[in-house]
Amino acid sequence: MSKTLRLILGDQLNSNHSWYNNVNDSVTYVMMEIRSETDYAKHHIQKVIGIFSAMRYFKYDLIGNNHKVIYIYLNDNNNLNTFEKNIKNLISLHNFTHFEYQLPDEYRVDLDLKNLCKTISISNAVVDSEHFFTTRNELGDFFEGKKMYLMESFYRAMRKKHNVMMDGNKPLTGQWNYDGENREKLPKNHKLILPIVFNNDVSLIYEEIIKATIETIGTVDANNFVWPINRLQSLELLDFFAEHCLQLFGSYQDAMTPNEWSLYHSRISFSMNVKMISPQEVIERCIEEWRKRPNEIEFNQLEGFVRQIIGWREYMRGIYWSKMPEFASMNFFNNQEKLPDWFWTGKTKMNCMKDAINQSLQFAYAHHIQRLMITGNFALLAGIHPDEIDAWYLGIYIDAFEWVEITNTRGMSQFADGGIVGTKPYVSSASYIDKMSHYCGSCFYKKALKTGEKSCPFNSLYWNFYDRNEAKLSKNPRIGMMYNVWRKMKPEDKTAMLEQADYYLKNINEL
Ligand code: FAD
Ligand code: DLZ
Ligand code: SF4
Repeated sequence: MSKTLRLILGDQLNSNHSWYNNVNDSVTYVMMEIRSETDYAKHHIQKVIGIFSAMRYFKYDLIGNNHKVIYIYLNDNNNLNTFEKNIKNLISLHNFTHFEYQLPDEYRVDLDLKNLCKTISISNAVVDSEHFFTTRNELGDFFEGKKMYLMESFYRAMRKKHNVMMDGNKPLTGQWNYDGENREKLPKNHKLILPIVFNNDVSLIYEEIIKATIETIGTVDANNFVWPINRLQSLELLDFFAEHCLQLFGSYQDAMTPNEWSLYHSRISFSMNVKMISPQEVIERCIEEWRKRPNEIEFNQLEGFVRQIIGWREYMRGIYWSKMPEFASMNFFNNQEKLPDWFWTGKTKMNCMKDAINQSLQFAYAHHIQRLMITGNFALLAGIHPDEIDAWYLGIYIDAFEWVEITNTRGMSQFADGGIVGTKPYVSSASYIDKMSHYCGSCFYKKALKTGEKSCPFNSLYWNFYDRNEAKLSKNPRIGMMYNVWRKMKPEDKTAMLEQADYYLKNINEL
């Protein structure tokens, strides 16, 4: 009799996958909590808990639907702690005759599973994960022969192909992109909505992780775990976003304010990345809400959100599969410095950095502009090695999986790819941070000062960055004007600023 073993990875919790359309007695699913996955990065404790909890829920669902499941727990005696060893062991224990898996999202795991298939004697097959709008190679094919990858043209093609907010061949409303109308600062006394959280009791899993002595970062309230851990909670989070946040999403997507960890962001990335919900469901729910309340939700808010999902998210996936494995070692600026210690503790006098890091340690989350223009901006200005920065981003966020982490970090944020993802480095001095946030007023450092012990580090580091990378950047048409400003500065001012930057870089752990 034929016996099939099907592997489900921790980020493949897609209950709508066609695998589950039929119950078949000859098919057994396997899920495993293993050290190769808990230890390839130093993950945030909430990320490990979130994934294990969601995996366990998924297992209950499968069993409830009469599927056969083997679930290998973290501390099981028979857990051999890699996909390869566990699968080989199961094949020989249960005499499976066929093995199947879904396309993994990570290059490393993809290689491991391909290699595994070469070394088992039974037949095997790989199927799509049925989650994304695009296939792995679709973006590479789309830009074939083009000198540059442009997110905007990809986004428009996606809207057309999937008929999202279209009127025939034209964008509904006549305009593709409303970015210009978004990006406002939060008004001073603006009353923010309280984010919905899920008070999940995950204390059992937490204790198991502690017992296994997995090294993690950050903190957790294991009796009140805030993240969704199953499909129902993910749908609830999506409803909350559509009903309460979508109407201001675009306006305040780049805004920042102290002690508010998510503003009008959806926090849906974890649910989507582990596939508890699909990107299609997410955008359809938001479009439906806009159709219900067109007078309350302006189109620019909706468009800004949909662009993140069918634009940026799919674009990053496409870049990943067209540029790996080379992408993972790119270092355009040849940056070599170590990440300051306070990235792991939040103990810095810089208000903006302190807030972004502390909330990341507390919630395993920071919104996009904090990742890009606070922590990422600082790391690039300080010349930190991209490997160090990747390790931090891959560990600290609950939504961090390499395909979307490395393209954002090494690509968009650090420009280590020399301009594949973006056309210029995202760096700024204090003026941008002050324009978009309420951090500077209460900071130890002074946003207007460029030199002196209270000068904001972002100011001198900003010019130091341009100065040291002149040979690589001055010909970039989107940056050339910064060099005109730099060249026109008085030589003594330039020297003072470079000396200040030098001092800060040498004493980076004291900032
Ligand atoms: P919202 O602001 O509500 O946006 C909605 C959704 O759009 C997100 O859930 C996400 O799926 C998608 N999205 C938005 N921006 C991007 C983007 N640049 N790339 C891909 N998808 C996007 N996102 C991850 O999912 N995992 C990561 O590991 C990750 N690392 C990042 C590292 C850096 C340095 C930067 C600058 C960005 C990173 N992002 C990452 C992208 C983005 O910051 C997060 O997707 C977003 O903050 C998640 O929160 P949210 O669900 O509230 O997003
Ligand atoms: C991130 C993660 C962690 C921490 N643990 C597990 C695990 O124990 N078992 C598992 O199947 N998956 C885990 N994951 C997610 C995988 O790392 C992810 O499936 C691969 O990176 C492919 O994207
Ligand atoms: Fe950040 Fe500088 Fe503003 Fe302080 S003054 S909050 S360090 S930008």
